[in-house]
Amino acid sequence: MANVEILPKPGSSKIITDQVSISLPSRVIRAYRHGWQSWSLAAWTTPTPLPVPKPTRFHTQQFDAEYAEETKPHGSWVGSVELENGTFLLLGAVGLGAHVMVEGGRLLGWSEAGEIEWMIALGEEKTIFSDYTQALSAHLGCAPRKPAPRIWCSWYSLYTDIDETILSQIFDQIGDLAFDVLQIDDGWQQAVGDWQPNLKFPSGMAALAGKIKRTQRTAGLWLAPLIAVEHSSLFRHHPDWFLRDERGRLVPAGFNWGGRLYALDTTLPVVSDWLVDLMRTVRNWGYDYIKLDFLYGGALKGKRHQDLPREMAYREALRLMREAIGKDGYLLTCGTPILPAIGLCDAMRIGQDVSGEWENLRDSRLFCNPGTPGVKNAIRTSINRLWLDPLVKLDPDVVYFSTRGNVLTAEQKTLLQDLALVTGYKATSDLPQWLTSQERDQLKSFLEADPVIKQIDRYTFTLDGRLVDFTPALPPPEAPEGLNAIWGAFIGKLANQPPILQLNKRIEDRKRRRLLQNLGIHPTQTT
Ligand code: 9PG
Repeated sequence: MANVEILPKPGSSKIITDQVSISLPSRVIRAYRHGWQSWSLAAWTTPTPLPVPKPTRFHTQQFDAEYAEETKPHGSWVGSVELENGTFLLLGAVGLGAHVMVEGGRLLGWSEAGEIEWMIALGEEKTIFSDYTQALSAHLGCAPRKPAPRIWCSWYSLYTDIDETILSQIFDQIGDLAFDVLQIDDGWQQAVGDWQPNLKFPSGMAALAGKIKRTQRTAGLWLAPLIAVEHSSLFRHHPDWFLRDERGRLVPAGFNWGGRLYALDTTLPVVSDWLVDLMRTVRNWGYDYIKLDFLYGGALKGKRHQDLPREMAYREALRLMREAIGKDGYLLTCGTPILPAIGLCDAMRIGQDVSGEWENLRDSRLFCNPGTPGVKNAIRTSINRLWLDPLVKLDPDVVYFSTRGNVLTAEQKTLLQDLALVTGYKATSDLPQWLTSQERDQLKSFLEADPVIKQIDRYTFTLDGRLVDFTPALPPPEAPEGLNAIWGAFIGKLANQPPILQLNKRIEDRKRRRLLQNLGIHPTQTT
């Protein structure tokens, strides 16, 4: 390993190495932490440590599991510091598999993938980040600037309680609202891993795509192709397709859908063929907008059939899927490691999921976890990733207009809508029949709006002259103290136990279903 020592000079320069160490000329005031994948925190914080988020079982699906226990300011590929002398320093990998950290008066960078190119830039924040995106664009490419479609997505109102009757009715009720895409999210498949329609879709997925197309819109579909849940047929029939560690043990890929998740070894020819077939199948069903989710599963640490650095293995799998989808398909990546997907997708989710609340108090106050669903987490991370804009269309997740099914204040909803206007990616899951006529008008003008956007500083903008300030979403969760710390540690441990997680899922599913029933929707019950 060659450790290159650098004394920063104004401007930007590049070096090729696998380890770099920059001594900082003055004290760090704030450090930029850039999380690995869509749902990992991105924020400017003070250089003091941030506690390890709980529960640890979710580290794999919320952060980069390799670094989730690190509390010092650190991040994936790129880091930056604001120095006491008023300048900003950036260290960024122009390549995959790199990590950076602020430690002992230094900004350190290292690569898991051998020698790579690094950019070191000292100057104004805007300039150094734009130098970095230019270098990334030359190295990874950038998506052709297709206009972003306006999307109705089933997730944030119906969750997995979708069926073909409910969706068909909604597609009719959408009427003349200016959506370009009607996207079916999680809940149509037999299991995560088994990408065939379940009993709630007896007419098949092609029929529903046809229904959407008859409304003159693009049909969209969600899939999580790189992972499978332990109870899927895919996992049970092909345990040898899944990623294992040096000792032959399965690599955990998280916990969701009431079971353990595992990740495919995409470097196995049989697996890459299967992925290509899957993409062709959904394209043949008639879906032209594809949301690929839980993609981090392709970049977990493990011993692969082909000995490639983990992020390169993922990028190769994504490249194959992108090719199979074709240039005329629109690809949104989600739960994706950020850099490896650049140049291969049209749009990328750049933050945590939104939810019907600003902040979940258990997750923030007890678990100190900034990687969980909630509007505050989603805005915080997305607003700190706007520098990626020249490289890919940025999806900050859906916005809400309806007051049904959520407890957001009018200001919180507006802030989220304004963020979508800033990135230009507009989506909602609001059910047309839940909207008052005033809310429907607001949604209509949001979908049709094309405001003049000016950035005033890092977190303030004007939209057609109206000042918008995103700072209310910035403070990261603070470490719990006293009783909260004790209680948080206790339930954090409980929340690592699969039976507790399964019980919690059953309770949450039932709550959600009851809410839908109260709002006049009667989902087909399969469980
Ligand atoms: C469908 C959803 C929606 C949503 C995606 C993704 O456990 N987790 O950490 C976790 C994070 C995000 C998440 C689900 C679980 O949501 O972002 O838009 O498609 O999957 O299941």
